[in-house]
Amino acid sequence: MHEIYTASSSAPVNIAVLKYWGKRDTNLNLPTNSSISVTLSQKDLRTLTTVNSSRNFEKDSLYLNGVSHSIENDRTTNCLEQLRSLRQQLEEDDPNLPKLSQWKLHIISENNFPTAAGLASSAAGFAAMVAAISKLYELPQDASELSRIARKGSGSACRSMFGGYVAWEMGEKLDGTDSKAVQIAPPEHWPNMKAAICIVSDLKKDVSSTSGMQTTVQTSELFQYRVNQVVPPRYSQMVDAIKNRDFETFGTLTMKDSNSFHATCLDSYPPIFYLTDTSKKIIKLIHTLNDAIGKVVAAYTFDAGPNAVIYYESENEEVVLGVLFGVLSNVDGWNEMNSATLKVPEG
Ligand code: 2P0
Repeated sequence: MHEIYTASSSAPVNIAVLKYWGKRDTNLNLPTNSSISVTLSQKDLRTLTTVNSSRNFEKDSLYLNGVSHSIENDRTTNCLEQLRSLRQQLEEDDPNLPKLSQWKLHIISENNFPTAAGLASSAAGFAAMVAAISKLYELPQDASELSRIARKGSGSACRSMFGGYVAWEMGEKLDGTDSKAVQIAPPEHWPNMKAAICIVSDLKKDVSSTSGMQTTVQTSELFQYRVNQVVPPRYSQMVDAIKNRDFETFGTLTMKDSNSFHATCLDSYPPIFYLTDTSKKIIKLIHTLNDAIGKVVAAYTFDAGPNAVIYYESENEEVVLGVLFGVLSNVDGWNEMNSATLKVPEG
């Protein structure tokens, strides 16, 4: 009977406030702009991954929420190859180490939220897998270095290697070694920050992020303007807003960047539509609320789908959620929304 080596790790979902949209290298997942996100709480939306390794295992395998998935894809293979090669270096330095780099892996992953809900499940999934395998292999690399590996699985996954407020620095090098995530601030830096998720639809999106962003890169003129003129100054403004806990600026930039990203989708040819009429009602509602109060107390953002994430500070929870859910209950289509739950960045 041979020993089985095992390790577990979890990674939360992150929601971008400065969006990643566009690759300059599709194989290495190198982005056309830097991005910034908030990592949600482990308690709320996370993937938990356990990896087992034994010399007896015949092939690599992956179970996601109890269902077997193929591991024969470039994204997973890229991550596994790089992790094995780092382990191999350790084994060469210390011949007493078990030769885990040569053995097959059984990977078991579970989300504590519906995978089909259109929330960033691939980000948490690849981040948890890379974290679990690096733990199993006892790799000395830090979270930023490991984020470069998670990035090859799914771009946004690199940001889920950290909690709190995270930047993915696009980097300049052709080999992607400087395209990695860094933490701007830990979760406890802004303990009253909260996020509400409005599930408008749990249908799978009709245009995947990967193919959607390629269409945008190839066809949208507005995209060039976004990448060259809009994002660079917005990036440093967003970092400052987070460091200063300036919700007015943070919220304004978050909403503008969501709108800018969806505008480039509409400017793609053929156009890509992620927002639905209900999404647009949420946008109008948040602006009406902020106008009525006279300052930005709530900020919406939408990824490659119709579901809204609303950022707000806890002292405004009653008014924000009261208006949001009060008004939405009268909106046609709300009955089809199956949930609207609170998600709080870990503090
Ligand atoms: C983001 N999104 O910054 C942006 C905003 C969607 C809209 O990252 O092809 O799943 O795996 O690198 O990371 C979704 O794209 O794409 C995404 P791949 P990914 O969160």
